[in-house]
Amino acid sequence: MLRFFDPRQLDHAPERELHNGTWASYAECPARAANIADALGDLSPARDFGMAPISRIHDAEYLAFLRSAHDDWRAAGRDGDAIGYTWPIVARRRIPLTRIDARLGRYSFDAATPIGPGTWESAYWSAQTALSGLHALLGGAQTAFALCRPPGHHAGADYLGGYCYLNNAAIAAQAAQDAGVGPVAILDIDYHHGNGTQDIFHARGDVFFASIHADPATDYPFYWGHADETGEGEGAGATLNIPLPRGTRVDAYLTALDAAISRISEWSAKFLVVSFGADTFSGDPISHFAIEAADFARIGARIGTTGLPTLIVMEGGYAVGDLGDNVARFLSGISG
Ligand code: SP5
Ligand code: ZN
Repeated sequence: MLRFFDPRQLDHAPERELHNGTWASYAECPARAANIADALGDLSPARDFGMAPISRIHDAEYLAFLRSAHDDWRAAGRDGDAIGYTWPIVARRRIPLTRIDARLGRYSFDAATPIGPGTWESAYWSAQTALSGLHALLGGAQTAFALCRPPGHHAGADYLGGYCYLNNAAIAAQAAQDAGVGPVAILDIDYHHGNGTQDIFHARGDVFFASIHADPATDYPFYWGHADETGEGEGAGATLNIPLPRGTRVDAYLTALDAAISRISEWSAKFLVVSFGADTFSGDPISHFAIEAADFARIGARIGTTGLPTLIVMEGGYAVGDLGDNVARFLSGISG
């Protein structure tokens, strides 16, 4: 299976994150990508497809904000990474926001996703890595792996959060749709609900979104991912959420996966994008499922049974020392 990565994705290296009321080391660290790269070897460089496919998903004002946020932070006299502290819950008015703190709140939904000097460069190349994987599929490959980092599935059209800035899976899915190889289905199997991807496609009937994730009653991102969120308007019925309890083991997980795969087949998808998080692993430091290393091959094999051209986009997974091995097992399962 072809796999893509760009070393500029390592530039993004936040110092710390707000966690349980204090500072903790940043879980989404560059060593994650390095560990996966070491385990897989033989990575192809990303090609530059420019801003156009990114702008198909993200708002121009959000992209302008993201690009300049760290410079604006420095210009305001601050050191370190840019982090918001106030959110426009009450006043969602379209008024010009000049102050960096106001803009950080407007374009984010949490305070655990810092913007550093290398964030834009890394997020840009993470998206190009996803597009490079898609390009391989358009050229006839059956599967491709995009070693995206930073991840993307929590980022919406105009907001960042959950360690995500640009929604790599959504950008690739849209580009696939635009290339005429759809209808596209996105299967999100990160531990956390893919709220950004869901929001992007929620009212659209041309891209199916299915997510298997920890119950939002107990887990981040809390406000999305309940089973009764099924899409709206033209997208009614094109969103499927399967929340699972903490402690879920592989048997219950595979039952949910089979249900998601059946719905994707019934929907007559022609192309699959998998948002793959290895944070379902039992040893993940911030997550609470009980998927074991050997299970990743079984999960991959089930996805391989769809027979659809499949782009695998890396999302979360924080057990850094086990990450590459878990990803390799998953990919070998898909390839069969
Ligand atoms: C892509 C993805 O998996 N994002 C997950 C974001 C989860 N954020 C909430 C949990 C924060 C836990 N922080 C732990 C820091 C320990 N060093
Ligand atoms: Zn996750």
